[in-house]
Amino acid sequence: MKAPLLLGTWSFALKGIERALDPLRAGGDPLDACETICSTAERDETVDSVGYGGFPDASGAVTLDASVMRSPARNGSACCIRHHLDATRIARLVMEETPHMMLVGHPTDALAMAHGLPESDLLAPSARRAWLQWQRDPGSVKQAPDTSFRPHDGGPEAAGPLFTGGPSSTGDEGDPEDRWRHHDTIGALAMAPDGEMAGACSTSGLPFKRPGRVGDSPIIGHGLYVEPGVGMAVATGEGEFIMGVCGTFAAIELMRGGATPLEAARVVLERVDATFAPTKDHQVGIITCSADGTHACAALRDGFRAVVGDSDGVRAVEPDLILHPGT
Ligand code: SD4
Repeated sequence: MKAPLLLGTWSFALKGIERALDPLRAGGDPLDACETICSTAERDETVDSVGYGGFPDASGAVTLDASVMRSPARNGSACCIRHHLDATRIARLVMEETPHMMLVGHPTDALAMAHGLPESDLLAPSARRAWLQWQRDPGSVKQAPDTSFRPHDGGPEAAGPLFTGGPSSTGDEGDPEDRWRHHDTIGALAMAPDGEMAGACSTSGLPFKRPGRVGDSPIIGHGLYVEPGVGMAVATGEGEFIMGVCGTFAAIELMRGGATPLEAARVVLERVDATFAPTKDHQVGIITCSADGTHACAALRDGFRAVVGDSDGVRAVEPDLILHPGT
């Protein structure tokens, strides 16, 4: 058993994993660890894809989606949250405080208010500026609503300026096109020393998406799946592609059938490839982990990273597999 273990999507998971590892080591709940990782990004304006600072939809409204999972029987999700940044917490409230597994729209904010979570304006000035620029000149970001974009990880050292949608502390706003490419979802997987697993996923979805659009992240079996005794998986990138192949559920089923985490990740990406014929503008990344703590990270193309926290410390890692290297 290689636990305790924490895994996160993209370099911006580093800060949260650093905060979550010691408590997990000390016997903490793996879902608490995942919540710490996601909420660290939700509260960081420089992460332009999760919580506060997330890019809005085409109408200028930020809507958040999140999910949490301990097992097929214990999971929860929330879609289209508008007034609370604690998206992962709200998904957990759905799991722990309601008899349901998913809430959508205004009732997610009502649930948050009923449990005393603070309301907040989710549209950060930096994200508003980005939306205004996109409205003025959609071509400048090479994207339109409902079309694709490609996130690209600049590495942990780049997590500040490169993920920033507004002025950095140095006043350098960076290349705007770079910023669009760094739009990602935070996904976290945790394994406690006794092997107990949990996962969570939080996003503001695709930038400038059609209002009402929901991607893979808050849908169990699409962006996140955890099955005790078998494994866990979390995905990021072009949500529609992950949804079309039930990406994380497929990975778990493959591992149940004897595939290693790396083989499972490869087959899921091959299915995405065969189903959607993605172009160079599309990225999908996936992290898979079996019940013994063996894990893998894979992506369609270059530019994806994962973060691993274990007995060797916390570090950003390159994918074990890139289906189309050099693209
Ligand atoms: C979504 N999968 O809403 C999310 C977005 C994402 O890197 O992960 N972007 O489709």
